[in-house]
Amino acid sequence: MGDHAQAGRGLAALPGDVFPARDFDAASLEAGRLLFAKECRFVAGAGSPGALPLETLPEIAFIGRSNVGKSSVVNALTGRRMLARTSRTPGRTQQLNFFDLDGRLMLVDLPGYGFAAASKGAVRAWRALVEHYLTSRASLRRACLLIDARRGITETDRPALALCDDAALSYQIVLTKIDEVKLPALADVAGGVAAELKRRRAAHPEIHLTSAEKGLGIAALRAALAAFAEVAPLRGSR
Ligand SMILES: Nc1nc2c(ncn2[C@@H]2O[C@H](COP(=O)(O)OP(=O)(O)OP(=O)(O)O)[C@@H](O)[C@H]2O)c(=O)[nH]1
Ligand SMILES: [Mg+2]
Repeated sequence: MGDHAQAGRGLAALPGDVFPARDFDAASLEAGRLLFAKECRFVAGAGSPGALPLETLPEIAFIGRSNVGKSSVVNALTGRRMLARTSRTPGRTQQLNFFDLDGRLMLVDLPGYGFAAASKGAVRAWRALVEHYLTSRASLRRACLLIDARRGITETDRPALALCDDAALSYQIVLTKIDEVKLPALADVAGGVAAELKRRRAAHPEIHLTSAEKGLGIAALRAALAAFAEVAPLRGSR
């Protein structure tokens, strides 16, 4: 928690270019809404590098500590409660799950890191698989790195940020569970994250504030991600 002056300032006091996420124009929001309202289907679950599906579409990866809310954000974006399996028990998602959105964008729900009960072997296996994916996937356009808004970036998260920086993989921070945080504390956390991102090579400066549970910030995230989708096929061409 920051000092009293910082804790007392309002959201409006934060730099507008990073927080909240930029104002999306009506056309971008509508493009995001339309894309994410389309059919989204599970394509593959990969538990090893050899099991990764072919690279057919631009991909967006959702990465973050266990239980941060990755699967919930994928569900909120696509408006489906049960597309990606969520759980109160950390470590629910144990493979990379690929979801094809309207044949235009691939959403990839990654297994979480920092799961306290995980064995050393499991941590090594996670690292090998995720590192392989993040560093070698040509179709990967953007990683959404999810951070719990109650905590901000912690030591548990920094290896994941470093992994993206080292791989020169463009990533952006998505704060999750903002419904759990009061405004002054949220402003503090977002300000701290923004400051840290300035020192990170591959980080996009824009921070998205979301609550999958309350549907907050989801429309803006849809708009941001829709920009990576392939253009819609002409009617009747497939
Ligand atoms: N209050 C609140 N809880 C949330 C929100 N999003 C997710 N949760 C809860 O957080 C827990 C974990 O959510 P998941 O989406 O399964 O998290 P995950 O990051 O996919 O977890 P792993 O697959 O284990 O890595 C569940 O109990 C969710 O209900 C949110 O926006 N607000
Ligand atoms: Mg999950």
